[in-house]
Amino acid sequence: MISDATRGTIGKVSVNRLLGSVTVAAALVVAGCGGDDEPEPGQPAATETSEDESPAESPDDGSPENETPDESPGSETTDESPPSSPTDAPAAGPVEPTDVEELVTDLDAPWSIAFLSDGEALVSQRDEETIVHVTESGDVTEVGEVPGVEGEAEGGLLGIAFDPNAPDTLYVYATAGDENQVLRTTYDDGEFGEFETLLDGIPASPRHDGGRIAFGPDGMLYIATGDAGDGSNSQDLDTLAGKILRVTPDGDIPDDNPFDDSAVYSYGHRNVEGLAFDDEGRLWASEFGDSAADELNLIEAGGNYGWPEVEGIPDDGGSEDYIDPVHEWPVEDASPSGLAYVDQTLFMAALRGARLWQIPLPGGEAGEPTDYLDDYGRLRDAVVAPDGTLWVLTNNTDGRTDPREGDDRILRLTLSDS
Ligand SMILES: [Ca+2]
Repeated sequence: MISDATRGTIGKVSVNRLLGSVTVAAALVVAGCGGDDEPEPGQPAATETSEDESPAESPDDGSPENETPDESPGSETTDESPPSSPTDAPAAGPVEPTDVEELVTDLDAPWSIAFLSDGEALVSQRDEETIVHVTESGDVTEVGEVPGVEGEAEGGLLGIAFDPNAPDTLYVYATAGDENQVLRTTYDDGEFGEFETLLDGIPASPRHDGGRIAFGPDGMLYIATGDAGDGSNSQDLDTLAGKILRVTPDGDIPDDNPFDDSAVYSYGHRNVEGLAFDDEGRLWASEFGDSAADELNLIEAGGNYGWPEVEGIPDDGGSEDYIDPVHEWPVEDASPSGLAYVDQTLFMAALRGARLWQIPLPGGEAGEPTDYLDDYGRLRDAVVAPDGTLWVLTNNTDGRTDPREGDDRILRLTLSDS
């Protein structure tokens, strides 16, 4: 039962403890958690192989998903600023985590955080199919179950997001048997209204369900999906699998989408579980690779990101027919889920990599990533709170590794100029 989860405060941990070199972190991962994306023994190394979410020792499952933007009300992104319009004031950042506090313990496979404007939050739990309310002091109360959720392995109750322009309206991405759906409901004083289905027909599978949803500065809802275990879906514009989708808050197709009468915004994705908009209104997405490379992509309308023809950045220097990632990681170092943006900085939660990646974006250009938080196991989501702290979800109860005492947790990180 989540409702009585206790708040476990470990106090502030020193910066030195937070900072971990890539080398050290990688060693810990190998010794400890194993990689989520390891190919299964006896399996061919192609599409089926890697699971992005599963630890090396677990039998199946691929890579998970993507996430919500951390575009909740109160986040840095302003709804009014059109893409590519610079702000007048000098931008703050880049930033890095300097302190960590253990805010909540004993969650069950938590997947997504959506902040209310008052700084409190809702958190989805994938397998229990419930959403809990979390106060700024870490008190947890169950709000309720999302009806009709039926998923296995990487499916279930996934991303949640509030509409910044209608802050009492909550959007939910969930598996309902053989398809994933986007649902909408109201949230008022601790209670949900009726749930309505806005978008359905997104192919579902035990592997690669995407699941992160986020509102953009244009007021549209962006939805990250996975290839549902079949890479050919990603290049097929007639299916919603392996795509980033863009719909209106009512679930309709915007007139200015790149393909006529289609919710598809970009394609050629394997499994996207992280979405974040920067100050210029640009959309960034984290994506699980198969066995070669996980990706951080800068998303363009109508863009083809290459899967399954290309994974990561080609050795010979770049794709002619596909958009290459801005950065890539070995899958054992990342297997990325949630993505957050604040102050010229991206934060990417890594499952198999079991750490938090910080990617500085000074002047909008991606710099060299640095890793943090290598002591907490798998990380599922990272979201910027209205007060400027970064909340991070651990994910050691999702069936891919052995949970520790108190898993799963919400960690609250203080950010400072780096
Ligand atoms: Ca790609």
